[in-house]
Amino acid sequence: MLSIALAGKPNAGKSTFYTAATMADVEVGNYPFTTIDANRGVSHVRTRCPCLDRDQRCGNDNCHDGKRYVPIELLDVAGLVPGAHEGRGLGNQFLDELTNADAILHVVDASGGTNEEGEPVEVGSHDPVEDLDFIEEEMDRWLASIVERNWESIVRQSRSPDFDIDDSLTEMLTGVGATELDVARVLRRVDYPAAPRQWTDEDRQRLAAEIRTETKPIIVVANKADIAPEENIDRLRDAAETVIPATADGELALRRAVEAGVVDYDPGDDDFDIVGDVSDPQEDGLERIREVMAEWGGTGVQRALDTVVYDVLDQITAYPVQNETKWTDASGNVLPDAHLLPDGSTPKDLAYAVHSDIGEGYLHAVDAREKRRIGEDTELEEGDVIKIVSSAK
Ligand SMILES: Nc1nc2c(ncn2[C@@H]2O[C@H](COP(=O)(O)OP(=O)(O)OP(=O)(O)O)[C@@H](O)[C@H]2O)c(=O)[nH]1
Ligand SMILES: [Mg+2]
Repeated sequence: MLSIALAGKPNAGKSTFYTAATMADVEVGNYPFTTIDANRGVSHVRTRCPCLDRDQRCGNDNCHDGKRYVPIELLDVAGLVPGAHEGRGLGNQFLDELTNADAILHVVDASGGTNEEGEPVEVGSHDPVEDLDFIEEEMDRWLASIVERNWESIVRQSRSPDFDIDDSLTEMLTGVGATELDVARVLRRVDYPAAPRQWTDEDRQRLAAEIRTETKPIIVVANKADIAPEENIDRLRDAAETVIPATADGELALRRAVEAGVVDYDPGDDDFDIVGDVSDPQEDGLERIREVMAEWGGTGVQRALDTVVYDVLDQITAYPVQNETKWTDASGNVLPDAHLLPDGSTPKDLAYAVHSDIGEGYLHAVDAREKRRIGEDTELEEGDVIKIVSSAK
């Protein structure tokens, strides 16, 4: 499963975002380091369900009227303060926890109500733009220290006649989530001395930074948009490439109201309906959230997840079925599963994603929309419904 981590300063709202996005109960508090051990749970990205192209909705638990929710893993880690790579705050532990993440949502308190150390201060008194760079810096330095620690071994390996720098670096960096392809791409981008013993600290730092960019893309969640001066959000947007204004707190309130049966809302919608009895203060609170949503096109929580998975990680959703006419599995469930795959994936990749046995026994695939066979190297597209014919059962 794809894994997305929430990272950022203490008190930025990571656990609130996590709770809203997973509906798991975790501790939230207006003080730094509320979270100590990482929380790991299931959240979803939202996409258009292929059942919208048929007469009837599929009825899958993860489909609400054609809004399809596809599972991903979400990770909520302890807050990060400058100097973490040297053990400040809770130190390196959660940097290590970020290793399995495919991408990072950097949660920033856009209201400027949290200082550098994560302590609450008056709204507007801290400049959130100053928080942007340090996560990357901390991660780069932490990775550089791993490279540094292992360099002796690379130098030793380089004395062997069949030394291959790609292989050695891949072996060293698999632990931080780098694949052979990541290493190859990075080595193509950076200029480096042929012999490992000639590498300087700077060479190693550059390698670490490039590996980080390749393996841990980061986008910014400008949280607490409900109380943030608008100017702060504009400046964050000028300073970082992808910034999603959000109110994690607002999303959490909505999801709780849905659970209580008083609000009709699907995560990612840009508005909601009040359908049950609410007290006056509750109604005021909900109307306040509605205003924030109108300004930013929703609470931003679902959008942040969708953006990082579909736009930054370039994933598509494909739906394996057994019956290409009814789009069902063997038990008659319509569109039973949705799989996220990197853009460019083929039917065979989908087969492996379903099960390695299905992949190994792959014979051919049928596009269930067109009802025709497709070649093994066809690139799948978002929303494809595919029957896989395999010798494995
Ligand atoms: N106004 C407002 N407050 C929020 C929002 N999201 C979170 N908060 C508040 O910010 C404070 C910190 O929230 P947490 O979710 O515990 O923050 P965290 O980033 O997990 O903090 P640590 O675990 O200490 O690193 C709490 O008082 C939340 O209620 C939001 O969207 N708007
Ligand atoms: Mg927390």
